[in-house]
Amino acid sequence: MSNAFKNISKIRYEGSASKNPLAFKHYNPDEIVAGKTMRDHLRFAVVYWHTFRGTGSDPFGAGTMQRPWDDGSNSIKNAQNRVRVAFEFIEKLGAPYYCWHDRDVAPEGKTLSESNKNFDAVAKVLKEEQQRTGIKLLWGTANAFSHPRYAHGASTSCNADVFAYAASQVKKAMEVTHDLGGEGYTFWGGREGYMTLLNTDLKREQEHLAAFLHMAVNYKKKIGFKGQFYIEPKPKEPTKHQYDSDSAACLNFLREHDLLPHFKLNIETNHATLAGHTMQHELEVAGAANALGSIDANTGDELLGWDTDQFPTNIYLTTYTMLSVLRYGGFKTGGVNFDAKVRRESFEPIDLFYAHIGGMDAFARGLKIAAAIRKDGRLAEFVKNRYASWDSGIGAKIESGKVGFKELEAYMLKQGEADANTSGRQEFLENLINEFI
Ligand code: XUL
Ligand code: CO
Repeated sequence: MSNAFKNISKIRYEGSASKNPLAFKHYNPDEIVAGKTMRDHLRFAVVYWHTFRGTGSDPFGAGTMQRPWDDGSNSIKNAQNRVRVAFEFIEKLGAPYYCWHDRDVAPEGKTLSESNKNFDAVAKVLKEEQQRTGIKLLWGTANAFSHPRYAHGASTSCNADVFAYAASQVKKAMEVTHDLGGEGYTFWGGREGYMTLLNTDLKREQEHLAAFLHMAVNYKKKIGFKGQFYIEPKPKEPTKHQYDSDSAACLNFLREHDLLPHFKLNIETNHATLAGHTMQHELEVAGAANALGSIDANTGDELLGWDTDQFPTNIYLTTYTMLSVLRYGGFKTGGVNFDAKVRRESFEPIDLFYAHIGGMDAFARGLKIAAAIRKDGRLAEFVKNRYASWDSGIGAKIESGKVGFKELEAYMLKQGEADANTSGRQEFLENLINEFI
């Protein structure tokens, strides 16, 4: 067992009056909110990539993170030791889940078989630590975007060999996810897009992406993996345009290629911002299509135009997020996965605790506020009444498909003018939300 955070004991719930920065003020895992424990509602997950592999480097400077347990080498021993540290952290934090990319947990080898061997050697320790702590894998994924071979994309590469390599990598990552009892598997198209259309056969690339996902669906059946597949929308970065750009584009792509029954969406806040949408919009589009699966919880910076992946602390954001999540029935296989990194300037190990505690408390508050708004009922009642004209008369006839243009014209010729509109009451509703915040 690791002892990297020896001065930090298990993070406890102390209530909103506590001034202890290493305690939860709102996340009380066993507390029942809207019929379920907070633990079961929120299903928090810690990401391996930012939290245990993030160095704090940026295009202008080197890494800053102090990680005394890490010898900085690419050895298996270092990777295995890092797993033990990660589980010490996740256990002390009290998050029930974690997520990884294959190459976060184990170093890439010189050949595919060497990489697979490395992965197995580290996955063995992941399994031991999962068994020791009861922490579970929310989802696994393959990093098919960092290595130079993926410069032109993975399944959308112009180079068929690269497609084959990516397929081999995803096959292995699915097997390890399955072996570790993962509850899902995510596809984020890191370079599945283009930098310029001048050199790109867009139609062919999208067909290759669809073929790749069909192969994954077939392989899932073959190995008996029952976890949920997710596709994670993001419009750009690293490419100028990614094919899985937002919820609507993903849903259209999945429908067009007969993949929709096999996938749900993993929606990330900062990706929504990059797409010019709110998180709420992305969640509602996914939820309306019965495809809201999981979320990557973070936030961007309104003044910075890239994927800053900051920890979420904004209560409006978490409230609106949880309102949508609850509206669509809550998380089933997914959860609140902190795809977020501490700032380059927050380089001490203890900052990892502050960041996660803050994010978990912000989501706990969002959950409690959203549940209170739903219990109060005025918001839902307002929306219901706003559409009252569809519940009877001509509205009900339109919705049931009983009338067409001809009947509607006859109806309106008789009536002469539409019934008066009612106010949208945006300000009234914003004030209503503020009653709860
Ligand atoms: C990148 C991103 C990824 C995915 C997993 O912006 O969000 O980390 O979540 O590949
Ligand atoms: Co993400």
